[in-house]
Amino acid sequence: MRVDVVTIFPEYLAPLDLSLIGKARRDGILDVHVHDLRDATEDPHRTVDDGPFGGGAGMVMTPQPWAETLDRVVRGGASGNAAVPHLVVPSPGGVPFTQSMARRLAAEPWLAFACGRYEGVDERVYEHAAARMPVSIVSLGDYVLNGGEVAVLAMVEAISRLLPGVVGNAESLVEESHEGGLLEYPVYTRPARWDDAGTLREVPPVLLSGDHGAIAAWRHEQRLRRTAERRPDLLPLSATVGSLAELDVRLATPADAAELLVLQRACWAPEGLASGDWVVPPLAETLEEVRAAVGEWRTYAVRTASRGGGLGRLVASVRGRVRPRDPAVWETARLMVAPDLQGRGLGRELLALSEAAAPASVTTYWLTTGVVAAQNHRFYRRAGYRRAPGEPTYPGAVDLVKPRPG
Ligand code: JDH
Repeated sequence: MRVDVVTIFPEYLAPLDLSLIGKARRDGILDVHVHDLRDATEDPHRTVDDGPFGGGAGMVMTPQPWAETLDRVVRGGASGNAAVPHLVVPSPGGVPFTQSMARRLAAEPWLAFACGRYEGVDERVYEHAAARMPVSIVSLGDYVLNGGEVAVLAMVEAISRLLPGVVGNAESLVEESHEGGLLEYPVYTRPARWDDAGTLREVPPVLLSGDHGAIAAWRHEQRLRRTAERRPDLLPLSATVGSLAELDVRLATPADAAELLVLQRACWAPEGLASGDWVVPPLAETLEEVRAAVGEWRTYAVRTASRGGGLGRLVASVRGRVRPRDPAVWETARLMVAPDLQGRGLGRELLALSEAAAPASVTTYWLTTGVVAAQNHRFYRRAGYRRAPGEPTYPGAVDLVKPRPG
């Protein structure tokens, strides 16, 4: 792959000589050319900026040196490669740079990067470029840098490691493509028992067990847990493989409270009929209490995919929280699935979603269910829950616990 970079700070790109990228260059996989924008200036001060029309702070890069340099880049690289490069312009207002964009760009024979400085580049430069080559305006992320150079270093690194022969272990890349939108699991190496200046830190025993099924399950659970904790925005999109995948899973807001209350009453009504004289808390709860609980618990609201703009129907929910004053216990409650969608594994997935949201301090999952709800007991038993010792929280309830795996 050929890469051209235009900048007023060619030395900023010096790291491209190092490490895997440097090796790819020496191996002929990557052919990098850095151009100094000021070489296309004609005045003695080699000026590349001027004040903004319309007023405002800072300076703007003038169009002439850019047009000149981009034309030189196109003329200079056109042998053996594509006729023109795909031009990538880093900008705080660009489309987000992602791994899938890196994969698409890695498939191109020739990329050019235009590093702006100051407040950016005169808009007509984009028009000049777009009349000659494909142009993508790309942002490294939602924060403000002083110019495009750091973004280009990051993008070239992300792209070039995908070129065949750059990352030595092809398996590493194969694994990445199967990541399925979740964060990575934690990794460990020797020693298995590390004396950290008096504190013994051990590798999770399952990793030493040789049980590959158990290791895979533990790693998946870790990935879910981390994703829920650090990137809850990623969870609804791809965390679930079963029936939840077709539904819209989000964190509930107080605006969902009325629908949650209706669903809750429908789901607990049979238990209310069977319960005799004791109180079934989900049936006794008021709208105000449900609204308050949404703020105090991590509550997931599951809806059918919306058709034509509005919200889909609320069909399932669960809530979880760290027990107040006991960071080792994660309480799950109000696990409910609309009657017409029961029996499809939705409840099991929601329970896993709640468990995955528990922070690292949690060692025990805890929940309570009605003593009369025989079906629930089988369900929770299969999910690994057992009766908690001692008196139940409410009369007519059974408390269940499950040790956190790993
Ligand atoms: C290219 C110049 C500096 C700083 C105006 C924009 C308020 C405009 N992820 C990324 N962050 N920053 C860049 C980037 C920054 C650049 C250039 C890329 C060229 N600069 C610059 C401030 C502004 N500012 C943000 N608004 C919220 C106004 C340019 C980048 C990438 N990729």
